Amino acid sequence: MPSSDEPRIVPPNIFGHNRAIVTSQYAIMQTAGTLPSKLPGIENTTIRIQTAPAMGAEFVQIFLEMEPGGGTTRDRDEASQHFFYVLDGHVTITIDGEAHQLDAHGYAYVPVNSHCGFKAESAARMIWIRKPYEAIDLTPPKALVGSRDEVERSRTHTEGRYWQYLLPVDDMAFDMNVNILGFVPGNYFPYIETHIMEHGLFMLEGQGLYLLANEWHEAVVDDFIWMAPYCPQQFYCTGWGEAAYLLYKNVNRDVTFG
Ligand code: UGY
Ligand code: MN
Repeated sequence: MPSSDEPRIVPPNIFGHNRAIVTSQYAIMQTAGTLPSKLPGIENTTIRIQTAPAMGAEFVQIFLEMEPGGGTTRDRDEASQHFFYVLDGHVTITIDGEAHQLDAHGYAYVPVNSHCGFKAESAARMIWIRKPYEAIDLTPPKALVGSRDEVERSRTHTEGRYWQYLLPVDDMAFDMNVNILGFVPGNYFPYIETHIMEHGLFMLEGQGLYLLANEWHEAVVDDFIWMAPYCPQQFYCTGWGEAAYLLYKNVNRDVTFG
């Protein structure tokens, strides 16, 4: 029971209208409820691990809220590749000793076997994706830095929807794509997708309805969605403005057994 000076109203969205759902096929989660963790070698940063192998994913996606000066205290040199996307603020990403200044919409790809670190130059929010690299008989990709604002919006399929490919999609050395998909209200995919690739999705703008397996869910800016392989999926843009999301996808590798 609350003490007499605590509010007696229970906040909504706990009992009657919980939007956070985790199943074996998908998860949809809101930032505030994804409670913060701490990681060794990272300071003055709130770390919310949105997906990880503990959920069933084969990659890690982390939402970082950094205070000015926050970030890594030592280089990360795991055998993973890393992808950073700055939502707002200014962040310096250092890759093998070379510093890159990223503003909002800036991104960096850090290949396997590289040393990297990050430091906020202002209050900043950033998405951090980590994935073990699946080597094949090609030289692994090199580091890559860019900005969403300079990436072409392709509309190969239709009007009212666009794709931005932040990583090269035709280079088989890459085993992952990170794309931004944008929609005007009322637009949706021409079919329900069901595919072997898994996804990590972060809502950048707007809102919509997301079909995940058999259920439609409301998705709004700052929501996170994980989709397991073969999770049926469809997005229907609602609201008054455009919606856009950042989408991780594993690609370009043969099926493995066991
Ligand atoms: O490329 C994709 O798999 C993408 N169309 N999926 C999605 O947005 N859920
Ligand atoms: Mn898909």
